[in-house]
Amino acid sequence: MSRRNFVVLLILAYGLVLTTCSRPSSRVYIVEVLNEFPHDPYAFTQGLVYAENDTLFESTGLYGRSSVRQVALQTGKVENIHKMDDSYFGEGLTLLNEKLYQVVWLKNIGFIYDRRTLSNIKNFTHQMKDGWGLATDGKILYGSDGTSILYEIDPHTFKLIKKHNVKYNGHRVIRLNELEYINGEVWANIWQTDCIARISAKDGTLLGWILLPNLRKKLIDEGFRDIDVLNGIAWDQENKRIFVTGKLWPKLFEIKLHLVRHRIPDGYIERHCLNLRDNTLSLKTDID
Ligand SMILES: [Ca+2]
Repeated sequence: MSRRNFVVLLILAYGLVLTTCSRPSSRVYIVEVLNEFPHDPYAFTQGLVYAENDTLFESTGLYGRSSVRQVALQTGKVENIHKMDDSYFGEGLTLLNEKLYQVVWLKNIGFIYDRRTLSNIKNFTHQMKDGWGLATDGKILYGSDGTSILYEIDPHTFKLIKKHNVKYNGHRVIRLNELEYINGEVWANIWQTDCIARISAKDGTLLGWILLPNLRKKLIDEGFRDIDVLNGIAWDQENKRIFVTGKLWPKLFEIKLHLVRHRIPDGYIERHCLNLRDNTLSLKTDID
């Protein structure tokens, strides 16, 4: 099948059939699976980072099951694990200067680990409302807390540098979750959707959407009924590989993006990637 036919097929499969549509205000992508790798089906993935040599670091959540782990990409084998205290619910994770930084749910504290041993070497406090996602461009930390705010954080003082309110067509893009910095952009899983937002790291502009419903559907079709939502993005800068997985997913996918060149139906992104009713409610509490 030609690439054009492949893209057309996927567009039809997603219901992106053209009717009376308006031009999208940002780019939309669908994904092709290039490779599948095993992933611990008991890992409630909250943070995912690619290091090098087919090695990933992963943070998992749930009380009593939270951890930071080193994982072999090819086998999914957990090569090293730090089990967190039962009082913590692990969230976002990133790797900066040989140290792993992790935030936790419903608390303003975070943990720093030695990446070689996964030993906890220091704690920190941050100024986000909550701890959801973390990423880095190699200089600063980017953070999310479940609102529409993308935070820039100083990795030495953990003070807030700047914050961006991410919007799409005037709507706040709430539930920014797991993050990854990729070539000047911060990619964000939107919690409880099959969508990843591509956000300008410079000014918080929403640059595009990646639609990935085919991944969760594929797992369900294969009989994996107990999976949770898409979550976890990792980027191999050297080999330009993109990896994604989900909470309790038995697989991790290497994906390739395809730009949707057709117009998409009005309201498609709002329905599938945003929760407008909740978004309206959040206007009272979100930070401008
Ligand atoms: Ca990530």
